[in-house]
Amino acid sequence: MRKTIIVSNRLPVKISEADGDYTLQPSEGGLATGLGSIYREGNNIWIGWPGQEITDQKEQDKVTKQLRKMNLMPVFLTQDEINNFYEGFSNETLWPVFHYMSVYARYEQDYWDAYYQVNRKFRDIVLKVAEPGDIIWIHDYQLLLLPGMIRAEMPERSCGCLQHIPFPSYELFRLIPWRAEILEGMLGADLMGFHTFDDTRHFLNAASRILPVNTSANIVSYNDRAVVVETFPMGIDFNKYAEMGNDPEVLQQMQHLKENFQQDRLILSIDRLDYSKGILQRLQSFELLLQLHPEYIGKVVLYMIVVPSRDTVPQYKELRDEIDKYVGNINARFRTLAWHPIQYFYRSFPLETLSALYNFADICLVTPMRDGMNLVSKEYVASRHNNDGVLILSEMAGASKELIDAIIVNPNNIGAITRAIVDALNMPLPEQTRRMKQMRTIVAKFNIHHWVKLFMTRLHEVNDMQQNMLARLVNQETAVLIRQQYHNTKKRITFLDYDGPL
Ligand code: GDG
Repeated sequence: MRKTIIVSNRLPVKISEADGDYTLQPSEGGLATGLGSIYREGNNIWIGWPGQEITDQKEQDKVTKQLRKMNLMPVFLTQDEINNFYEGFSNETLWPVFHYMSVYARYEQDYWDAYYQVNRKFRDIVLKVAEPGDIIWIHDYQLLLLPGMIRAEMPERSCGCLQHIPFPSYELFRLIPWRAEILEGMLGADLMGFHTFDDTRHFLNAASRILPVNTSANIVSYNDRAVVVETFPMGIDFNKYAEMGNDPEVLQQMQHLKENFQQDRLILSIDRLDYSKGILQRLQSFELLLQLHPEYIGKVVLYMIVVPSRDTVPQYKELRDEIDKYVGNINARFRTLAWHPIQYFYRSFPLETLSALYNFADICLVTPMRDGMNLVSKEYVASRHNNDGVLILSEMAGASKELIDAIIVNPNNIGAITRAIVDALNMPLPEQTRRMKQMRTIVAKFNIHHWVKLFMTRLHEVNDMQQNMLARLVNQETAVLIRQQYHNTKKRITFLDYDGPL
């Protein structure tokens, strides 16, 4: 039976080990929720790294068996591969360049070699399970070579690929020494998707300038194949966030927040630790608020959650130290006996805590320097079932293209962020409601299930289109043959056709 194969760097599962036994817990991430309706069905499958180094063959077999029951298939990575492929090329080369922070990028041959090898490792697992008629959907920047590698082995297979982070302008992208190989890899897909129209345009531009391809509108003609490049802005599970406000655990946590922050206005900030998220700039704008508007001292609290991430990479460690210092400095300067300006947490929290904060916070401050989409902004909007609260959103987040009723700011403009906070604190309730209602309509409609359906439907349409084109396109070999026969023959009839009447 025809099946769908999802491939991503990480499997949608958290794995923990105690006394030689492995516990697998499904992850609650947005992608896992959205694709849950696909990979759990029938003989569909999700391929990826289980998130832990397991080298012993017996242990690998044990985990594989457990995962197979959940329609998951592991790709085991060694510590060396994790260092060079994941932390190296993915996070120290592609991530900074794709987020316009090329000064942080390292272009190491060892990183590239590992990236290539690990993409091949993924390919080998895909080849093991893929059968004629299967559909393959590959996710994100860690696996950009995989579509091309699969195409080389299984030219007929239907393959879609979606990148979750920005695609930079040509001038940035061409800094990468292996830029052509990366593009060739991506063009192995039949349908290549991005979160925003700008990312799509940047990709088309880079492809046409770096490779010998023809692009017409959003179609790239490459190796006698048409690759469709389109925009698919990712949504969230709207109902889940909208309904969580009634969960008893969430209500209890909101009660705690009410007791702790009584008269305070709360500004919420949630990110993974990352230099692309603009955390330091956010702190500067909050500091400026307290300097320029002392009337808010004792009245406004910045509740800041930074989720640990990649802190073995030097820039991330430095960033964490700088945040620690900055927060300490602001708290030491402005605190009173009864009030702390910043409540800072460097850890992750259960979803119920996040939901309580989304429901409770007066303002959600999301100011990344670059972000493919940014789901936190959408989760805040979905949680506001009373249609109040204000979202301040960076124009550099993909979500800003949809959430146009947020207060949109340039994250480099510290003064503008401070002004936006003042505006948000003083926004009359009717205006909050008007803006929030508009945003909620969009987040509700373009939810994660809609997104998955749209991508899959489009992939089928693209495959049909390619089939139709096969009947018309003459490939190189056939063209040579036709030319030879034309020259060798003595009698020739020329048929001229326009738009199919003959
Ligand atoms: C990448 C792209 C794109 C955060 N803290 C906790 C927690 N979270 C959850 C949020 C949200 C997710 O993590 C973060 O998603 P973002 O989209 O904001 O950012 P990235 O992690 O950088 O994601 C991004 C995304 O991929 C999807 O395509 O939007 O641009 O960079 O869902 O709720 N979850 C829990 N505890 C926490 O403390 N449980």
